[in-house]
Amino acid sequence: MPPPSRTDAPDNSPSTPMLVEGFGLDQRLRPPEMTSFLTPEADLFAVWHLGIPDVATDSWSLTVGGAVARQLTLSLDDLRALPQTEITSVHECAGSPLAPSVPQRRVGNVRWGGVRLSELLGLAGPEDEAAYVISVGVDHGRYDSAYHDHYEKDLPLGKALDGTTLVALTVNGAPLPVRRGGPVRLVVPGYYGTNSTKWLTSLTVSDRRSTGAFTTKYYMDPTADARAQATPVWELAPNSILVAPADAHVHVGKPVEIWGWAWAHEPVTEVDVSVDGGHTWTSAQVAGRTGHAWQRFSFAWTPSSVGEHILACRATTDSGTTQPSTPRRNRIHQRIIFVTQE
Ligand SMILES: Nc1nc2c(c(=O)[nH]1)N[C@H]1C(S)=C(S)[C@@H](COP(=O)(O)O)O[C@H]1N2
Ligand SMILES: [Mo]
Repeated sequence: MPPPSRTDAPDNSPSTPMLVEGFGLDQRLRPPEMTSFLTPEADLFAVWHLGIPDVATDSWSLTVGGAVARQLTLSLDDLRALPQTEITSVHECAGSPLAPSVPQRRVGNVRWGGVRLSELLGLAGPEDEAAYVISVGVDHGRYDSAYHDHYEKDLPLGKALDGTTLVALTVNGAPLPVRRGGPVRLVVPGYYGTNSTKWLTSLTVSDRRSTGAFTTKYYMDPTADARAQATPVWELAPNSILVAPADAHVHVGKPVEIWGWAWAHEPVTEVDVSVDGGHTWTSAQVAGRTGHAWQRFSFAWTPSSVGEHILACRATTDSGTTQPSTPRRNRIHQRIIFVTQE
């Protein structure tokens, strides 16, 4: 039999052509502009390490294999025929793995739709030794002066089965655009964006972690204790951003609302606000969490003096983890506001 021609081959056959080559990112909004609870897809940041593959059509297949009783090969129609679910989830980039302690504040909050990974794993039947799920995207290219023939991430089996992790087909109710990882991507709510593999072509159940560059060389945080092992960039550390007041619309003696968004892999139970550059802190009101969405916090402030004021916010979770003031990706967010006499 002759080899299949390019037009017969599925979109995710080996060496999918690339639409865009090499690393790129698109950061639309800065924190003061993140005013809506749901981020419109067109305003959500995008990141690609190796490029954007050319996957314009419907001929896609996803395999689920490895340490499972039954290997699955699913078309887009097969995925659409399975029970669909939606989850609103904060989507945060961990920042460059080459500069992991620089806060980038690339974040948004969107509604993902698709099939629960637990549903697919239920059909495949993980074997007893199963401990991780490795996800592979079809994109390939150069990153950090080496060639990578695909993008590969992993997550613990417990997270894969928790009912929130999705094989996603939609964002904010619309099919995933190719740039967004369409037609099929992984979404791991509560984990950094790097784990949500775009252009998802295979899921492999394994007794050990992935050995790929994006899980060993990149996205491994060194720990403070040099003897301890580096830790995978998985769960979202507590973080928060100041949205308002946007700028110089604050006047002496006039009450103003300081508000923003807070999130973590677990619910945020406290947000403190400072109006003096972090010397003193006061509790803000914090909304409860739905799904894995970000939570609104709000604080009424009446400035009492003219001049520069450094506003800051700090999120803390139920288990007591909070944001640091040292250079970390979730370093406390601050902004200078100039207060005037009206
Ligand atoms: N296949 C593939 N998936 C990927 C990436 C990638 O380069 N290739 N980048 C990751 C990173 S670092 C982030 S922050 C998110 C960004 O998703 P977005 O572009 O939809 O915002 O995708 C993740 N998934
Ligand atoms: Mo990222």
